[in-house]
Amino acid sequence: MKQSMTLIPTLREVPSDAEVKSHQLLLRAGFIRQNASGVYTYMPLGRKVLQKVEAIIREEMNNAGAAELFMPALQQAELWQESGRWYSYGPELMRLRDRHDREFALGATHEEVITSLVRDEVKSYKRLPLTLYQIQTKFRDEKRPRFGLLRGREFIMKDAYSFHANQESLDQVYDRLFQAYSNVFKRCGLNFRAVIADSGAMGGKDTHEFMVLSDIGEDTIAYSDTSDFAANIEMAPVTAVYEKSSEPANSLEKVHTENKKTIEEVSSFLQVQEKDCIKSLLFKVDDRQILVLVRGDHEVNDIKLKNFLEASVVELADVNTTKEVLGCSVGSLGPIGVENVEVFADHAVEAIVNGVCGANVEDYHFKNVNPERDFKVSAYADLRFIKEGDPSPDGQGTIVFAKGIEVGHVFKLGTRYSEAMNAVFLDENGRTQPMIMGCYGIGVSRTMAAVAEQFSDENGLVWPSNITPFDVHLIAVNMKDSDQAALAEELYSNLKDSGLDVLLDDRQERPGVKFADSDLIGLPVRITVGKKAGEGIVEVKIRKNGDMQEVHKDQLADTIKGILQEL
Ligand code: 9G3
Repeated sequence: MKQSMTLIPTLREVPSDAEVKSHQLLLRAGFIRQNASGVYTYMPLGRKVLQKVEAIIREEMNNAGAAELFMPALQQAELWQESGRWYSYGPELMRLRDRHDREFALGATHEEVITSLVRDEVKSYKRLPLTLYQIQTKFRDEKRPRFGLLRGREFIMKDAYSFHANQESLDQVYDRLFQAYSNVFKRCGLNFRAVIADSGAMGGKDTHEFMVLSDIGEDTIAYSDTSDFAANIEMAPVTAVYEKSSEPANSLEKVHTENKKTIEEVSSFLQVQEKDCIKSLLFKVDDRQILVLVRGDHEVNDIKLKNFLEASVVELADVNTTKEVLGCSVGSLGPIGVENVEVFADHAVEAIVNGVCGANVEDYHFKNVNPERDFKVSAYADLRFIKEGDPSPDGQGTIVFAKGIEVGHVFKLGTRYSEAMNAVFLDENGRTQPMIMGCYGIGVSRTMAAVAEQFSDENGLVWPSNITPFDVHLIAVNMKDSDQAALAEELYSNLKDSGLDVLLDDRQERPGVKFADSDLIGLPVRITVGKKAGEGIVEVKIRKNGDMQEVHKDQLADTIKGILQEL
C-alpha cells in the first residue's frame, strides 16, 4: 500500500478528550475517528488490525469445532419478550420501530436470536453438541462511553453459543473454547489472566473472564502471588481462618459515642482496633430487609450476599428505611436485640471477642460485645470482599490486586434461555429435554485497544507482528532523489513478492515528519532508503527496541522475515 493512495491522518497534538494512551494513540496515528460519543470509524490501518485479530479468532474457533454464521443486528422485540429481557433491560438496550411501527432491538447480544434459530432447526440429541459463532457489531447504549474503543456504544464482538444434550458435553466444549481463548490472546501478544468471574444475571455456574492487566482496567482482579489462581474481586472466595483470642469475655457496656458514626471514628474514640469492631449494614434483599455484619476492617460483598441468599435484588437500604426498621442511623446500627430482621454475618465476625458494635440507639455503642452471648445470627458465611494479603483460596501464596480490561467472557448458561424459549430436543430415550447452553464472547475492537494500551511507548504504537496492520514501513528519505526513488520502488515490489505486507511512505514530506509518523503508527520494522541507495544498502530499524542495522537489498527480505519471527 502506498501512503499517497490511502488515508492515514496523523495528528501532532494529543486530543483533549482522550484520557488513556490507547485512545490518544489510535486517534493520533489515524487508526480510528469518532463519529459520535462511543461510535467510531475504523480507518484503513485500524481496519487492517481488526481483520488480523478476527483471522486469529476464526482460526481458533474453527479449530475448536465451532461453525461461523452471521446473525442480524435487527432483532424482533417478540424474541426478547419471550426471554423476558425486553422488560428487564433498561435504556442500555437500543430499541426502534420499523415503518409498520413494529418494535425491534439493536442487538446487544444474541442469545435470543440463536436460541430461536436452534429451536426451529434442531430436534434430536443426534444433532448435539452444536457450537455456532459470529463476528458482528453490537449496540449497547452505555451511560458513559469512555476510553475510545474500550467502552463504546457500537463495537465488534465475536459471540459464540453452544448447545448440548448433557452437562458433560457442555463442560467439554467450555474447556475447549477456554483453551481457544487462551490461544487467541497469546497470539495477540497480550499479557492476560483467565479469572473466575461472577455469572451475575447470566445464570449458570462456571464463568471466566479473560482480563488484560492494565492500570486503566475497570475490573479488579485478585490473584495469587505464587500460583495461577485469579478471580474477579466480586467472586474471589475468602478462605482465611480467624483465631479467636483466649481473653475472657467482659460484661457488656453501653457507652455514649456523641457524633461518632464511622468505624474509624468509633474505634479511635473507644481506643479499640477496627478489626475489633462489628460493621452492621441493613440491606434490601428482594422484598425484605437483612442486617449484614462484617468485621470493621472488611467490606460487605453484595454479589456474594446475593448469591448466598439466592436473591435477585440486593441493595443497601436507604437512610429512611434504616431509621424506620432499626430506629437509628447507619452509624449506630448493631445486631444486639434485633428481632424484626434476619441477621447474617461474615465468618470473621464469629472470632471477635469483647468487640464494639452500635446499640441501635442514636450515638450509643456497646463495648465487650461477644457473638453468641450477646446476639445470634441466622448464619455465618463468606460475605466479604477479599483483601490484599489474604491467603490465596487455592492455599498457595497471598492475594495481590491488579486492574484488568475484560476482553473475553465465557459462561455456562444452563437452560436459562432454552427453557424460557422452549428450545428442546428428544433425548435417546425419546424424552423431551431443554438444551443445555454455553455462551462465549470476545471483544474484538476492545482487544485491539487493549493491545494498543499494553504495547506503546512515548513515541507511539508498537504492534505485535501477528496483528500489525503492515509488516514493514518502507520510507525514502527523499523521493526527488532518483537513486532513492528507484530503489524504494524496486524494494516495494520485491518485498511484496516475497510475501511481506509493505506500507510505502511515498509522500513528498520532510524526513522528520515521515520518521515521526512511522514511530506513531508503530509497524514492527522500518526500512529507510537514504544516502547509500546507490550501493543498494538500506537501514533497517526494529520499532520495539530501536535496534538499527544496514542491510544490502539482496538480504533484505530474509533479514526482515527473521526479525518478524523473533518479535
Ligand atoms: C443487553 C444489554 C447489555 C448486555 C446484555 C444484554 C451484557 C448481556 C451479557 C452478555 C453475555 C454473553 C454472548 C457473548 C458473551 C457474553 N450486557 N450482557 O446479555 F440487552 Cl443492553 O452479553 N453474551
